[in-house]
Amino acid sequence: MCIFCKIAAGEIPTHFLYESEKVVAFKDLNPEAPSHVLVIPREHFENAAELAAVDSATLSELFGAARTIATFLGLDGYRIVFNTGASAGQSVFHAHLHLLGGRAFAWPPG
Ligand code: DGP
Repeated sequence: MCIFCKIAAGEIPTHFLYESEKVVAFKDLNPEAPSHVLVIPREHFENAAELAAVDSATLSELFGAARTIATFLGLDGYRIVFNTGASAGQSVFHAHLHLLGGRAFAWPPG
């Protein structure tokens, strides 16, 4: 079982900022911004592309959860990132949405 499957299953004690039947959200271990939250499907998909192909409703729910969390955290602007594939910086191969906020962000991203 992958690390995010264990977190979603409650095998690793983790505070969920948001949870539903299909998704959970928790703080990133290595935050890149004052607010850095990961929103993941409970079910294992390798990345966002696989999730989009198989279960677009849950992909949509990740965005809805991010919006709810951003409002809860009082973020007036935020960035959503899906690193998809190792060359794009993906290091955990369980689909996850990064919600980043609380500072200004440069464009283009590095
Ligand atoms: P990515 O590089 O896009 O695959 O992002 C993976 C993120 O997951 C990275 O920012 C660090 C975070 N992370 C890795 N392991 C854990 C963990 O065990 N707990 C939490 N909360 N975050 C983790």
